[in-house]
Amino acid sequence: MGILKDRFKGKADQTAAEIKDILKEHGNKKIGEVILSQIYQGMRGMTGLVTETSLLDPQEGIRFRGYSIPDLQQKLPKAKGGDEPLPEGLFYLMLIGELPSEEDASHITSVWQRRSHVPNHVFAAIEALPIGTHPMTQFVIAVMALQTESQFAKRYAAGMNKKDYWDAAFDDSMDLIARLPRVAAYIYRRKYKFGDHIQPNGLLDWAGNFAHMLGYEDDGFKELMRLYMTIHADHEGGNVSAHATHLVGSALSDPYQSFAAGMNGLSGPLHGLANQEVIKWIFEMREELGVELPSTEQIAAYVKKTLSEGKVVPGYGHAVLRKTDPRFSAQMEFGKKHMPGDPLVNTVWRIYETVPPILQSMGKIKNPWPNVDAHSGALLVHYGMVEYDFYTVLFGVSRSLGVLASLCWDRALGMPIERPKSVTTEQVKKWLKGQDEIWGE
Ligand code: NMX
Ligand code: MLT
Repeated sequence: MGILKDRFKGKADQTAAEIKDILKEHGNKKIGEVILSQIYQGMRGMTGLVTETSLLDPQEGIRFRGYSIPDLQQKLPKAKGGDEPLPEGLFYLMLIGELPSEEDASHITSVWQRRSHVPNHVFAAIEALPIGTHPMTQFVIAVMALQTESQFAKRYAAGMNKKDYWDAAFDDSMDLIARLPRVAAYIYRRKYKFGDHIQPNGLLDWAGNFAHMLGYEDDGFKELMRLYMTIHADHEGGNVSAHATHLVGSALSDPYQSFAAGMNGLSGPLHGLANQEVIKWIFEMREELGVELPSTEQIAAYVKKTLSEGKVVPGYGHAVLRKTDPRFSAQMEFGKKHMPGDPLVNTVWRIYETVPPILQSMGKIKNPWPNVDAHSGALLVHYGMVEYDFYTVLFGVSRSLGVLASLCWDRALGMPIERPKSVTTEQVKKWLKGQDEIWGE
């Protein structure tokens, strides 16, 4: 733990000094213009945040510290006998900004194993909820129950010097990431497997052990979890879960509180919940048509029906991306390698052939291509995980890696409280008439 923390502090001090120089020389440079429609339309296309861990190119997709998903698959350490990257390696890359060695990744595995103890009151908090409670609600409540363990909150209450915020945020982030697989697996086994819980296996990596505690021993599923936990980890800073975590953290709410806020954002159907919506939509289509593998004509008719009912086609579209999401492509590759004949996976591929031209023909949709959520569920169903209400929890466990690495950076760089200016439409009307020009400082 000491080594990682020291390396992080060294990198953060170096970056903080660079930022100071950049701002001294270029702080007044214009980075863009804001037009009126942007403040009414979700601030789309407005650059307003700094996030160090990853950057999204609308055409190319996500890059983590400059590395694409195929780069990660090639360059990050792997489990023995495995082909997919270890999420521990991605966490190191996002936190430190450099590719990890095998030793760096296995150091993180052992730190997270050591820090993975979940206190009993967290399980009691989960058990207090009705069994029908959505898994994401159970997950957020468990994260909040874990907040009793926050070093950041305790040290702040005791009068922490602001120079030490990063240190406490780092410790909380490592603890929380270490504990999430146990919490998530507990929720899964409680809700769907009659409370037949599985103890952790200290010989496995973070994602492999998660698969084991969920109850999936197939090597293919363990590999899927390594890939899944890697590709869902981060998507630059403006997405709802990352932005919410950053925003709440900027008030110096501790990492548990900040992450819980992000997870409430991930629970929305236009964000992370879309992964359950996709499989639900496909299951409903199959049931209505009475076929296992619908034809492209049948899919096209079902898509048109969905649109005519005023619903979105889940898994398609994106606020920033303008091409097929490389996270979709990585999962498609996995499907071709491990389960090319699976009818559900083939249905996902047939939907991919059918949906984009239909969405494109509507004229208003900026990106008709699939996002990460269009594919993930079908791979999980292949291995027997059919309980789609749970899928967003998997996304959430993965997303902890990116948003908590970013939170460490936020505190190390001394990022201030986030507080943009808002206006009323009344003020906009006055401004348009030239009667009011006060727009902040
Ligand atoms: N199906 C139907 N209509 C759509 C879709 C879609 N998949 N995507 C966008 N639209 C509509 C959108 O609702 C809007 O309609 P209106 O003007 O009537 O309000 C119009 O097209 C323009 O939207 P865009 O500017 O293209 O998209 P925006 O940036 O506002 O939203 C999403 C992005 C991702 C929220 C949107 O594409 C969507 O709702 N997709 C389906 C849900 C989904 O897959 N979400 C997962 C995103 C990835 N993730 O993991 O978070
Ligand atoms: C994500 O992974 O956060 C989603 O693709 C949503 C986004 O980037 O806006």
